[in-house]
Amino acid sequence: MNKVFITCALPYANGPCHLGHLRSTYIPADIYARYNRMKGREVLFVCATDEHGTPIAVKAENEGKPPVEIAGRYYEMIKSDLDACHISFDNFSRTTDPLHYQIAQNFFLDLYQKGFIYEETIEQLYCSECDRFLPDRYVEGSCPQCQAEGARGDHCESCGRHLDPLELLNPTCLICDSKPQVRESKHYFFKLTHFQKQVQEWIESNPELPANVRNYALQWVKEGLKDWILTRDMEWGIPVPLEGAEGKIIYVWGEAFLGYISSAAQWARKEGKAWEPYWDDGAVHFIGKDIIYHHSIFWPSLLLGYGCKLPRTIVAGEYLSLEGLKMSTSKNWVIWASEFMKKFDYNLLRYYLVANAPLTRDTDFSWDDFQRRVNDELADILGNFLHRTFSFTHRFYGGKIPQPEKWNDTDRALEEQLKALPERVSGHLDNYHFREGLREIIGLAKAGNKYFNDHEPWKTVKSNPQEAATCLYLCNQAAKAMAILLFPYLPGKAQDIMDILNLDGYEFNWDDAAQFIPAEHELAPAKPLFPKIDDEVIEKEKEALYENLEEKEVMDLISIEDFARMDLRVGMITGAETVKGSENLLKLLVDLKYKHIQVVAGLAKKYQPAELINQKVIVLVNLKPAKLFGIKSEGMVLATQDSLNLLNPGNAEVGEGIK
Ligand code: B3M
Ligand code: ZN
Repeated sequence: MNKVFITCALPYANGPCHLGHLRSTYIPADIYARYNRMKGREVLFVCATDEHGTPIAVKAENEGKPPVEIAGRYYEMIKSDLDACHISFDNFSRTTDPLHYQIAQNFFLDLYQKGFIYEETIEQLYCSECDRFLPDRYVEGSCPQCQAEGARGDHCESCGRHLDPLELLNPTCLICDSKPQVRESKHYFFKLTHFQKQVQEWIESNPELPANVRNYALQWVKEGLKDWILTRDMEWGIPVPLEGAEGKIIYVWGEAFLGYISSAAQWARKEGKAWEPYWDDGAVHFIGKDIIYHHSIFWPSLLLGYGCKLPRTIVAGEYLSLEGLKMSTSKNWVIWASEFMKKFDYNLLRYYLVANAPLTRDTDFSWDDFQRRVNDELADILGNFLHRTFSFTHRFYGGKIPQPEKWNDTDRALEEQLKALPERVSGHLDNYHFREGLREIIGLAKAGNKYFNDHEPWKTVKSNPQEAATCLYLCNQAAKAMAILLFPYLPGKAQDIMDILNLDGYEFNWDDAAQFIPAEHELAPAKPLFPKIDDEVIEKEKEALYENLEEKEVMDLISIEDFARMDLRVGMITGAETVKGSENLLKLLVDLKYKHIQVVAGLAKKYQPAELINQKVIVLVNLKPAKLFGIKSEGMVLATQDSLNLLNPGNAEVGEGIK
């Protein structure tokens, strides 16, 4: 493989970028792209704004503007956010580009002609108040799979499943809040079921798929795929290119993927080159974990139908919370990329978001932790090593790298670590382990500081000049290795280090990292590279952020009285049976000592009815009764949301209250 096609999930053009986007998708993808270029591979790194879909249509409606105008505004914003973070796309286009329309319509037509898309009249939610069909995010309700509230017509954030609006429990129209009716409409379906086996095989046999992607994807494929509705009754979108399909558009997820291709095709036109060889050598998609389903199931199936090569892998970044709370743009509990980078160097952000946690784990941004990592790791470890190396070289050797005179074991040990480093970091980057690669580089700075301390060149420069010379020779070589290997992570700082090393016209090349600079080479003047961040600066940011929290009550704080309104009690399950037609629900009979209640609970995925009998559980008993699958439910049995562990009251008595 010498070419690589790298993409980032196309950001919806309905809001600017925040730190969560940068962390999960854009920074890792950019590191990977830069790294591959440095390895001498030909990289095509593309993205675009995703400008269709109901959120943009809803926003346009709210603002009384044409959707394309809204999208254009956010295209500019997003582009400037990504530029500010130095995401080095070869092309960044828009899905409203005519070339994209053409490619997406041809793709649709091709699948239709091959028989992978068929027509069917189906029932749809229709709002008679608004006089229109309610696709996707025009409707909200509870998730039929995990019961979470606030699920949107097409997707449940809580369990990550793709949904159909008709499946929603208690649906309401997002525009007018009324209860929709069901009406018939003709639509086009993609035969997803046809690809079930092939997709499963691809997932199981692809050793490059990271575990988080593989596990989610396999779980969903094994649950069984359903054919996928590929059109909508809406104005905003790419028209279905068939006769008799007037007023229908291709579903945004049915065309957005083609943005990867149309952006590459646009690049190819501009450059007078072909994009296809890049795709054929292997495509790597960087995405956020909320769209694993789409990329691991829909996209490969569409590609199989079309008859083209499947991506090499999909790298999915997990979520970023903010100061311990879920980010929320609507509640302004968020840090916008542009705001952040107005105040702080983008290199610091890239460092922090990578160093903070592996990409495959949820993690948190906190201002204190950001300050701590910048001050302790960048300033005290990396910055300190570079600064003492360069300033010492200037002070005692006239700015020239000294000639090494003799080597002892500790010199050889550092030299070995340094020489082995490019390959060690490569090993991590080739496997998308961005954080581990970065830690290796910081590890060299740590070792360098210890080496410097142990050799005490400030003393030996007089008492044992040969030892000091070797020490400074090696430290300068380590600085060079760090600069080169840091380039994918912190491109600006890497360049600054190279400028001090005074290697004119140097192009960052991975395999050069451990090549030594000859002695007597003269450095440029040193300058501080990683200043510390003062406490006041962080305090100011925290104050500004937390002000939002108080004013807008983003935490949804509840009072002690609110809590006290919940009547939680210890109950004993005395009856349990499955619910016909549901894979999730069990009908339970719960003894509360003073009465029995019936509860329909989403526990069937984990428990057999028999194993629940005589289990003590915690029950919310004063919940408004509801009907699930036509069965009355009078309370809620408490369990963890995803792992379904029942909360255990220990040896408490049945009927006892919980406070
Ligand atoms: N526009 C953004 C998202 O769901 C969506 C990605 C499309 S990638 C083809 O995160
Ligand atoms: Zn309505």
